[in-house]
Amino acid sequence: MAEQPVNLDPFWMPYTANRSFKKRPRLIKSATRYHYQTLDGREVLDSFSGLWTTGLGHCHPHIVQAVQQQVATLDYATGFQVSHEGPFRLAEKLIEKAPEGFSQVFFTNSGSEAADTAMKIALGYHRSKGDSTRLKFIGRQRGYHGTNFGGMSIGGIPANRTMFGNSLLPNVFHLQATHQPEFSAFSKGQPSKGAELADELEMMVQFHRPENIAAVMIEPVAGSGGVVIPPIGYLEKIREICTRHDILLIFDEVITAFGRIGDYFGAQRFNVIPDIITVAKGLTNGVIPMGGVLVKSEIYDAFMQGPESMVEFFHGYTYSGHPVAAAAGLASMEVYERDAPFQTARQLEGDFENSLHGVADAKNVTDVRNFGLMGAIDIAPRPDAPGARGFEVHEKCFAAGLMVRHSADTLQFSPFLTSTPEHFEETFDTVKKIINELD
Ligand code: PXG
Repeated sequence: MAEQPVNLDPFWMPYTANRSFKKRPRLIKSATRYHYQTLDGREVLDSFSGLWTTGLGHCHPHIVQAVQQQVATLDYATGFQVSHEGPFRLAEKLIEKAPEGFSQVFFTNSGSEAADTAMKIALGYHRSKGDSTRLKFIGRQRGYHGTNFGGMSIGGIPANRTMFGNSLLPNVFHLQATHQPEFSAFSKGQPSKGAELADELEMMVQFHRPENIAAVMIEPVAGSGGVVIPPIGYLEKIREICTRHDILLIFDEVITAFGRIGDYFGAQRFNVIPDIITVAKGLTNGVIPMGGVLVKSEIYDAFMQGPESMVEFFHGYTYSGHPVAAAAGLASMEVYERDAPFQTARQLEGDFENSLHGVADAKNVTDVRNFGLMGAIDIAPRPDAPGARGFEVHEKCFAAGLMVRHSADTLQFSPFLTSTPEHFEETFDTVKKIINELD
């Protein structure tokens, strides 16, 4: 490894095995479209589009130019009581592309903030309607909604919760995850069995009583929890139960929006329309941090009461609708519209599926699954060291010129929307070879 001039000690790295990284650092210096360049001068193919963020490829010239221009024109302006054009224009574009009925967007700086904002909107909505007993939330095991207190509480990945156990929000309950490998291992696309798992929601609602429940929040396809795909008919049932009991349905589309499953929103791909949608990541192609919460008009309208000079929703971030983020968002939306990358992504689904499932017969692989351009490979954990095999695949792939994301012993894939079949071959040939070399 080339000499590291950088002091690795002071930075406490997020979601990282700090001690291990600092012994064997993997530092990236630059990126061009499909590749990272490492500090020691190697090319690394990115099989994860950043962190589910950068579907259009790294350093997209149209977005880079828009950001450069904006930062030199209006770097920052407060968004409280005054504003600027960017967030209005971006909100208008998002609403144009959203499912029918959506009418306003609240901007945040991340997916975590979008999740917590959505939960506060749900509480505020019911309260404005006089339904002030609707305080409970239902999430799902293996769900991920970021790291803030709301999203962490409604999220269902045990490792993210354990350390904070007793301080999680009360009144949050969890459906079981829809991953049933005993029926659906190695399935391609949506599993055919499992819609009945949604019946648990009806039982939970009856147990807690509908008038006490504010919202159900789920990812249409769970990402960080290991690409957990909804069985055919499952999301439709969840929608129907929520509608019947006046419970808001929140789709966390931080990963599934902007082409990852072939449409602007996953809701459109599944033809199941929630009441609130959260976004981030692909909103700006990952270039500038930004998140957002899209709501239907009856939700926004419920807040618009009282004296006109009064703030209607006591919530907001210093950087909500930041000019540079909004410019990156608008530029991304222009590329999504102009170049039709979601269509390309859909056409690539078959090649992606074939190459990914080519790893099914590798050593210790227990499941492979995919939907849109999301894919996962489960490797059996080493009995004495869960997570070790996943981490070794990540490290060895990186050394071999391939960025692979792992969560414990699950490998996750999120290729560029405009990848080529050759990228898939290179990715899964390397992954298979490395998995087969592990003990
Ligand atoms: N919701 C979902 C569905 C996400 O995937 C967030 C909320 C939080 O977004 P921010 O911008 O606050 O990080 C996310 C984030 C992984 C991985 O390896 C994915 C995320 C974060 C960390 C790891 O899949 N997604």
